[in-house]
This record gives sequence, structure tokens and C-alpha cells, in this order.
Amino acid sequence: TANCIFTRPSADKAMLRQQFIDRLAALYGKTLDEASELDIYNVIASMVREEINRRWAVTNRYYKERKVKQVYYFSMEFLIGRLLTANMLNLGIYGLYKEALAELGVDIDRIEQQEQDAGLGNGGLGRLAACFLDSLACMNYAGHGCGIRYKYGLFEQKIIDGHQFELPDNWLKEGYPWEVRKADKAVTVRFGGQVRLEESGGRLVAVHENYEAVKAVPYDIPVVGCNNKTVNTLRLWSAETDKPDFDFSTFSRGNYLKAMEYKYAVEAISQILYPDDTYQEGRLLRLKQQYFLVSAGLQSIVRRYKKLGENLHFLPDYVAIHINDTHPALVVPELMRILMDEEGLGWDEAWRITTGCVFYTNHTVMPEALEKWPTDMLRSLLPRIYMIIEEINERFCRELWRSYPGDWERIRRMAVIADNMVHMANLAVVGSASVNGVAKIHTEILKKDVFKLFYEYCPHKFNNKTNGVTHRRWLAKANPLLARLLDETIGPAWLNHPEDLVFLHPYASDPAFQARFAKVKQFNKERLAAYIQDRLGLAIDPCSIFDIQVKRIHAYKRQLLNILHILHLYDRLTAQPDLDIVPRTFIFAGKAAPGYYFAKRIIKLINDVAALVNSDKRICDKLKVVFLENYNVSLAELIIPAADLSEQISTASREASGTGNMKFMMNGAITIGTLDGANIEIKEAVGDDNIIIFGLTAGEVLNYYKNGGYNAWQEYHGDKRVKAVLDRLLTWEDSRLIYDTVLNNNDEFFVLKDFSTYIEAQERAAKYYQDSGKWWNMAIHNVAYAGYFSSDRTIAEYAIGLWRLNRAVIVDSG
Ligand code: DL6
Repeated sequence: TANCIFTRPSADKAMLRQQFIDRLAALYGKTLDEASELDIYNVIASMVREEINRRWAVTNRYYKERKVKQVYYFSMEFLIGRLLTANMLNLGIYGLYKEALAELGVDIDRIEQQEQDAGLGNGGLGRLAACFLDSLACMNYAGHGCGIRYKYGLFEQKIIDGHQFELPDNWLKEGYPWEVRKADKAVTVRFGGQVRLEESGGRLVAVHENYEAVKAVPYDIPVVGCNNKTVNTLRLWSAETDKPDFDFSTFSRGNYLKAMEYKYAVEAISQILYPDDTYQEGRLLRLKQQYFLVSAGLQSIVRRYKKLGENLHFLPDYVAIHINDTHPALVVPELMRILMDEEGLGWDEAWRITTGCVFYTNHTVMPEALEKWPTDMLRSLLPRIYMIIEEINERFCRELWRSYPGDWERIRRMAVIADNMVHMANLAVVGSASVNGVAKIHTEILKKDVFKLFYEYCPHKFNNKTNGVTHRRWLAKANPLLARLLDETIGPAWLNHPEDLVFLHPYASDPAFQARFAKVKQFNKERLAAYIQDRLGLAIDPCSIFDIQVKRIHAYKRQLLNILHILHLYDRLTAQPDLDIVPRTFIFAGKAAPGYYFAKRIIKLINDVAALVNSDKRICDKLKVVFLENYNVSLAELIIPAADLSEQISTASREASGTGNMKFMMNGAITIGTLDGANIEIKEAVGDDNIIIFGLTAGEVLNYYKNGGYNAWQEYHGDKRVKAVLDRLLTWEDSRLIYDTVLNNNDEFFVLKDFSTYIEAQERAAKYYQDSGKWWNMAIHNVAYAGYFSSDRTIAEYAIGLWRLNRAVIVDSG
């Protein structure tokens, strides 16, 4: 089949084998017998890189010569995962390599595990950025990522006695074959110092003195298109100092220590990724990181643009700058600074250009995640930027005053600077051409609630772009057997045209096809069961329902609701051991932010419940609970294809979109979920019969919030099942915090309120699973309607609706 494993002429394979052996000798002076798996990995990666490099050069030349409009996606996070197989699949050479190397006794899938996951992100936001890069390259759009090359990615999670421990993720320790350091493209970023305005040539010029200069060095990673010749760039910036480590001429202990301190302070900027999913820490280093990314990225964009020989007035015709949440919102004042201070434009022209280039996506409605920076901190770290933000604020407030004379309260709430804080979301809205949410319901909440006043003021800026995920990684790579079945059934075009998955629809009720589909699922479940056996020494039943919740651990995502349901089932079974229930394996994975105590207690609770349930002989293995440590992209690729049930059970209105929900449906899992985020659109796509919905609606939840919530104790006393499972939490000392938080904080995320409808939804799921014809029909429907949730669709909407990009089909004549 075209997308997975296909037979190549043996001459090609023989040539490749020889190349591999020669290179192993050239690079390591080793024969295959002597080579380690890491050596083999590096040799294969270098061969693949050679193919990519050729295309990369052609793409860059093409973009430059044709002056193709580019989009730059600025993000503090890119959770790209492993690249070897993904790149080979996109290049169309995976089958050739797999077969050729197999003949040498090398298993390429095993070798790929030598690659460290590039985990430069916390969760959904960073993974979305990675999916977008894939879709841009695959759809012939000139779109690049702009981020930070953190030396340490998101922490490595270890579970010891049920508790989460965090270890540094030193992902670069063995080197990284996909990056190219571009020392000649370094730029300088300035921090601190003083700024004065000086009259020069009839205009005021900003003079910045006594600043600290940090060298930003780019490392470029190729982003390879699929079945085309495009290779775009993910540019990650690293902070370095120009000064030597120490100065021999003035060497003394004091100087040496000072020099080293300075070096460490500079390098700290790109040292670690903040592990702060949804919670904002408001730390100086984080602000430094944000400005570092923004300034380095914009300087390099403007430099490249000027080489085209075009006037800066036309920048919006050639460049779009997208900001992934407010983290890079300083692009607004920084682009103003570059245009005015370095390029000599006036305010009005610089503002027209900036607001024509910048586009902003919001990813959360959680109030604690809306970034604010103290004015003092911003002023002293970035004095010129602060002056520009003040000017933006003043001009904007004056404009508001003309529309709403005397309405001080409204103006205060919309201001960029208020209460001694710089409000980054307001800055992003004011300074960009467009503001979008990431699912229909999320965008509606932005319009009616979070950005209500802005929506009233400038409704034309607001629009929705429902998220998507790349089906190439999440289906073709993660689930090769399903990919092959699809190729054989509907042809291979779905790889570049995910909407073609709909051609699967007629097969949903075909028993022969259902049997083949079921076999693939069974294989994936056995593959995961073997991993669990290997890691945890726990045997699980591959015929049980694999009921899976994998995502960041957060109160609003309600892993607690899932666990309470498990306790409820366990109570029923222990009371009546011969109860006829469908055996289930509950699988969890996810990281908690290191300072988020509630979430860490949830991890402990899951492990405590696992220990209780898994060791109880009375329930005859009908239930098993598993927590897999160190959830990352590669583990997700193993887990998701094995799922029967996909738990998407956030409190309605809180999950902006979710993207895990899409990855699961694409792999034929049935969603059990609330009417939240993109679940609503999944329901619209697959139809009410192919999804299991329960719980409060977003409207109901928001109404409760407006009116001070509900009484959790009433729920506790009013439903025996609720009381029983909550009381059980007191069995474990570590879970008292959870008990108290839920009951005494009035159950902020409505776990108890949704409990009974969740139980009932779970009973429905079990009933459907017993009717295998119905179940596979539902599962196949989910795959057939997953095309809409490919990031190819999302990227086309951004490219056409916002960025105004044309597709640039690279023709490689060489
Ligand atoms: O848009 C990507 C992803 C959504 O799918 C999730 O629903 C949302 O929680 C997540 N947001 C964040 C928050 N970060 N900030 N700010 O990761 O974005």
C-alpha cells in the first residue's frame, strides 16, 4: 500500500543497504556487529537528513526568488515528538528503509526509540503548534515556527510510591540530528538599561544605553512536507553570551566568578521550559524568555524581508505573524520598536503595518491563565518596550473615550495598562488584525464573556478556527495497521486529503470490514498490554474495554470524576462479586505542574485506587487501573490507537477545544464526554448515535458561576452513591485534600453534580460494547468523520481566511 509498508525494487534496497554500511564505517569506524543502536539511529538520521537538506535549499530559494508570502507561527512551545519515522513517512521512504534495513536485521521501529522526544511543550497548546507546522508543509504553504531551544524540555515524570517526582529532561544530551546551528544568523536582544528620547533631524529618536546584550543564536529544524517537495523551518533560538567565559588578561578569582555568573544568567533564558500549563507564574525569567523569542524572531524576519528589496510599507503583503496565545504578545510593541527606532517610520505607519501583520489565538478561558505583568517589572526589564506599550495604551484609551465618553469602568477594563499591570490579552487584541478561539463554543464564550467589551467594540476582529491534529502522525504513523486497512479500502489519497476518510462510511455496517477493523484494534490493544506488562509487571485483559484518559492532570479536566466512577464500580463489585459487568481496564497518563498540589494528589489517588483494585482477588480481574508515567508524544502514539473509550469529561465551558478528543476518534475510539470544546463539533460530525454525551451544558455551568455555584454538601447528602465514593477518599491520607477541596470549596468543577449522569453514560458505553456490531459501526463512523478534525482543514482556514497565503508548489528541477 502506498502509505505504509510497500515493496521497493531490490536494486534500491541493495543500494540503500550499501550506503548505510559505508556511512556507518565512515562516521563511526564500525561494522554493523559493533554498532550500538544509537550509532545506527544516527547513521539513518544522517541519511534522511541528506535527502531533506537538498529539498530544504530548493524550498528556501523558491520562496526567496518568488517572494512568497510567509507566515511565522510564534509559540513558546513546540511539542514535536520524535521525527525519524515522521520524516521518512512524509518523504515517502519509510517502506524502503524499513525493508532494506530489515534485510540487515535492523528493526527501524525499535531504532527510532533511540530518539529523545523533543518535549518542548506542556500539552495541547504546544502540540497544536507542532501539528500546524506539519500541515503547513504538507499543504504547500510557506509557514515556519519560531520558538525557543530550551536546553531542558518538560520535566521527566517518575512515579514513586504513587507520587509524582520531576527529573530534568536533558533531551539534547546525545545530540540532536535534526537541528542546524546558524551562527551567522545570530541577532542581539537588549534587556534593561535606560532610554532617552533625543531630537534628531526634526524627530524624536530613542537612545537605549547601559543595556545588557544577549546573543540569540538560531537552530533550524526542517519541517518536511508529505508527497511534495516543501521543507519549511522551525527556528528555535538559544541564548548565548558574546563575552569569553573569562578574560585571561584580567584573570582573578573575582573576575572569573563574575564572568561565569554573567554567562549562566544569560544562558538561563533558554535553559528550561516553564512547566505551567494554564497557571501563570508571573516570573521575571519567563518575561525575559518571551521578549527574547519575540525580539530575535522579529529581527530575523525583518532582516530577511529587507533582503527582498521591498519597502517596509508592504510588509503585511509578504508577512503574517501569528501568536500562539498571549505568550508572544510582545511582538506588538517590538515590531513597533523595530519599525520606528531602527527603520525610521512614524507611529501611524508603524501601527498600520503592525496591526496588519499580527494575528492572535486565545487558548483558554481560565482566568488564572490570562497573563498580566507588573508595570514595574516590565519597565525595568524592557524600558523602550514599556514606553511603546504606554503609548499604545494612551492612544487606545483616547479612542475608546470618543466611543464611550465618561464610561470609565469600561475603558479601565479594556485598557492595556490598568491597576499597575500590563494586560497581555488586551494588548494582543488591540494590536492584532484578528482574534480567534479554537472551537465554536470557545469562540462564543470569548465573545460573550472573556472579551465581551472588545467584541462590542470591534466585532469584525473575532472569528473561530476549530483546532485540528495532523492525521499523518496520529493515524498514519501511530496506527500503521489501520493506515494500511484504509489504503486497501478507500485508496491512499486520504494522507493528503483527510476529507476522503468519509469514503469509509459505507463500510461501517459491513461485517467483513468490521472484523478487519476489530482485528487492528485488538493488535493495538495487545501492543499496549505488552508495554504495561513490561513497565508495571501488570497483566491486563486485551478483551476488556480500554477506557482511557490521557492529558495534563487538572481539576477542570476532572480525572477525579473518572476515579470516582471506578470506585463506584469497585464498590458494586465487592458488594456483589458475581455482578455481570463488562471487564474494563482504566488507563491514565499525564503530568501535573510541579507546584499544583491538587493535581499531584490526584495522581497519588489514581495510584492508590490502582493498588486497591488490582490486588483485590474478589473482583476476579474485572477491573484494572493503570497509571503510565511520563506521558509524552511517543507514549501517546502507543496509547491512543489502543483505546475503546476516549474520556473527554471536562467541566463544560472550561476546555477551550481539546485535541486528544480528535486523536482518539481518528483511531476509532468512542468519545464519552461533556458538551465542551470540540466535543460538540465531534458530536455534530459523527451524529448523536456515535458519541456518548452527559453532564451539565456550558450555559448551565456559566449560570451557576454567575450565581455563586451550587451547594456541594447537598449533593453529597442527597445521593448515597456520591457519599459512598467521596467517603472512600478518606481511606487515604493524601486524598483528604481532594475531599476537602471538593466539599468545602463548593465543587468548583461540578464533579458531584455530573456524577449520576456520568454513571449512566458509562452504563450506556458498556451496553454498546457488548453489541459488537453496534460498537464497530460507531467506531468506524468516528474514523470516517475525522477528516474535519485534521489540522489540514484548520490550516486551510487560517491560510485563506486570515493570513491570505497562496499555496507555493515547489518544483525541483534538479
Ligand atoms: O488550543 C490548543 C489547546 C486546547 O485544545 C485546550 O483545550 C487548551 O486547554 C489548551 N490551552 C492551553 C493553555 N495555555 N495557555 N495559555 O494549553 O490549548
